[in-house]
Amino acid sequence: MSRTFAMIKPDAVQAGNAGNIIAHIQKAGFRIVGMKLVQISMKQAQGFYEVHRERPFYGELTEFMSSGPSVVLALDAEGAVQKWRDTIGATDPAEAADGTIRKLYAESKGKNAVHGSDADETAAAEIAFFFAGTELVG
Ligand code: 3AN
Repeated sequence: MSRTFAMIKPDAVQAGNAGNIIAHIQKAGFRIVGMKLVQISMKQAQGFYEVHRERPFYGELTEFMSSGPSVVLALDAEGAVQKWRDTIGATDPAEAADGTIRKLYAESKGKNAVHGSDADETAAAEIAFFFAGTELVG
């Protein structure tokens, strides 16, 4: 078993798709070990996306991510990081495979419904960014 970090972004929460996405996560075979609704501050968004600071979309991205509530989750599965990336699909919904969460719910490359960690180390850091150890079930 390994663990990844997932986020249902403000566009999907605002559109009322959080419940469908949580159902999708469970049907795909993940075990939810942490979950909460948060509204991240601009400062937190800037910290979370620090690696993208030099990208042209950094301002737009951090503004969007702090614009409304998100659902943050810690998910367990065999090969959780890759499995979750396969479940969400490509960053650009126009390129996302049929049946993926982004194909179903994302509007654009920026407002793309969900986030997924890109490696085990990133997953651990992102989970620690949002969850206290006591907020994860055993
Ligand atoms: P992924 O979320 O699939 O790992 P990354 O790491 O390339 O994709 O990008 C991080 C986030 O930055 C994406 N989830 C998306 O919201 C945003 N992003 C990426 N490319 C663009 C873009 N061209 N315009 C606006 N936002 C973007």
